[in-house]
Amino acid sequence: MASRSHLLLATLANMRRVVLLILIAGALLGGATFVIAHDPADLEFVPNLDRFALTAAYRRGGEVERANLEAELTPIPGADENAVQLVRDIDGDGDPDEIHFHLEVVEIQEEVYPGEFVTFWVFAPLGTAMTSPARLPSPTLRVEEGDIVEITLYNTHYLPHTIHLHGTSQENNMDGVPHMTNEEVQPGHAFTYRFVAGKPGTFWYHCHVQDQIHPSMGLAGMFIIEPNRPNNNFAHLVPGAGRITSMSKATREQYQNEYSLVYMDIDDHLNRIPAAYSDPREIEKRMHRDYDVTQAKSDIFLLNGRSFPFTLRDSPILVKPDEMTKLRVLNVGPRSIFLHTHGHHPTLTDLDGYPVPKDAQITRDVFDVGPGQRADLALRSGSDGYYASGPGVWLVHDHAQPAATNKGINPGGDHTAIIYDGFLGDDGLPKDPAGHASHEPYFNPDYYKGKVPVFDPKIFGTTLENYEKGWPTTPPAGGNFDYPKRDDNLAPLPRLDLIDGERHKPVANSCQTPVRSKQRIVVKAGTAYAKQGEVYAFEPRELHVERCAEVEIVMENTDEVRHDFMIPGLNPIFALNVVGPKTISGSFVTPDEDVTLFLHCHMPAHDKVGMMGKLIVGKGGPMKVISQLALPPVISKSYEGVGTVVGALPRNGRLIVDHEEIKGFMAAMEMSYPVTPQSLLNGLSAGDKIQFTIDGGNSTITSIRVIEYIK
Ligand SMILES: [Cu+2]
Repeated sequence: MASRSHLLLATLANMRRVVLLILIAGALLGGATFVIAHDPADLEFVPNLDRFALTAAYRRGGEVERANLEAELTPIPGADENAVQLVRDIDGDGDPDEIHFHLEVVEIQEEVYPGEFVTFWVFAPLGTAMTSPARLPSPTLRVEEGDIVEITLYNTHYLPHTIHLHGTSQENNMDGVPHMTNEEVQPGHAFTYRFVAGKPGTFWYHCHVQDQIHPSMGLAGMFIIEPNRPNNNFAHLVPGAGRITSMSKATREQYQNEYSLVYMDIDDHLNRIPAAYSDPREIEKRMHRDYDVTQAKSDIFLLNGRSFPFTLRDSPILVKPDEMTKLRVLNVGPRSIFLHTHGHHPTLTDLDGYPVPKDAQITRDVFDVGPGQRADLALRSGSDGYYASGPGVWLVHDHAQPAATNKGINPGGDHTAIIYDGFLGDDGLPKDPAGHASHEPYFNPDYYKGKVPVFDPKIFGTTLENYEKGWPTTPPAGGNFDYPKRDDNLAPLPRLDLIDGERHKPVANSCQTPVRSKQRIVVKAGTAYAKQGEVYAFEPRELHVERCAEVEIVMENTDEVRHDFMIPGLNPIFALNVVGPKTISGSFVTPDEDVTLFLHCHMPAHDKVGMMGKLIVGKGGPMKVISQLALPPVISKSYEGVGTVVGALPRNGRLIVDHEEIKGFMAAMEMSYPVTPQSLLNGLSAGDKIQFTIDGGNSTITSIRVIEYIK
């Protein structure tokens, strides 16, 4: 029995704290059976994941319940294990009724279509020391009717923000409207929004600070309240939006599939401002006083944070014949969308989270959804010739013409497709009647720069090389005239991922011989130490250390948010990560050479607004740091790495890998890298041991070989 208890403890330690709490609550209420007394052989079946062996819902439920519980308890790649806390089962019905989300604000850059890198701000689940699961749109949050919901907003950004829950019912002082119900949450501060989830439906949340700008920067996500059912387990936080695989009980009663579709159109001149300037005062002035949203014109049209062709890969609507699919549509953008489903006539079931009465439920092929509105659609698939026209690949798009483009170039925008079973290729792209390779030209960044003719030059009797030769020199009929032209004068912005890659390259190794001295340095971190034009800072900013010394850093984080003290050039990398106000410490060994290393807070954009410094070893040396506003050098050289998969993120084409030192490229660390082609991510699971090739020029993983699959 002693060894069994020991095993049990080990298992519990691996579980999210929550299940333990649910179990204890259940045991106290006398409801759930505490199964410690059971041998695994007593179970009706032997679960393949022993951490679920203790839960009543897992044991009593069917395959779907178990899969949903698994989804609920699966760690979110890149997020802190406490980013979503399922606190307790109050009514003893087998699912948690108190949900606590922990969100921070992260500045990210997303490649929205080939070659177009756009800066966004998003709410993201609390991240870990090395990575963040931040992506566009902000995560889809899901709770159950009657749940006690807490959302703690850690403002890790350099401007004030709030969270406004749109459409749900909450007390006036939880409405998140600055200067009316809640003060803004200042940089470095945290605030917890509390409310009880009311009637079920599709809602959303967004920042209400400077609300002509902040939601359009990405601070918006879907908020779903699910009807109450017993043993209603599902993933409470879905990164980004798109397919919801762990459907709630009530949705499963009527539907086979469920999707959250977040539409958002942006003017990329706005999103350019925080990437083009670094002083937060200047960013404030240009975004909130110079930039006139009343003269803005959307030029990039996003579905779930991407534009075509990436939407095809990231947000396909996958169906089988004779299924019902629930589409939850949210429009975050400043103009109405007109959603057209080719070959299909969905039925409108809910508007703004409230059910449409049965005899008013209209069936159409174009649904208009205004800014801020939600529409829930029931999509029938099959071949009845009335609601559905049969298997294949059917375009789904906003029928407003500009939305069919990427800055005026078609095909682009929020195009996606209803893709029937059997019509999806291994590369994640649809196999349509036009031929599987027909999408290939659109993965070429030059196409969206307007450098490639949209039709085959052959039809004009010419070639690509000769395309602009021999055109008539006569003036146009009727004289010169003007028409709206693409603004293609904008030079590319520095890419944050490349700057990050460059900054984290190893510069010096820790001393390999026994240390010759010991030192202890207290570093304060927070908004309190910022100087003019800064938001966050360390104090002191210059750390003087001996060569080959063991240095203990005591970081006093005086803010209410996370700071990550990191010396990225040191091999092995040294990092301290803590949500404040709190003090932590850790030690590293300095190199045995006179060198100056860059140190920074690893939280995105914190170094940009002041949180950086120098580690001066011995007499020091020249420090090489790539500026946030400079284009990093392009060195195309491949490196080989070995590591363990932390998470494969097919939706944003990235891999989080905990890798060993990659000689000449990167110290041992957990890091997120883009992956090309994205199909390399297929079949990878957290825990797999891999070997990979990474292109040092663009920090992109170009090949992956699995050494050992996790069992
Ligand atoms: Cu920081």
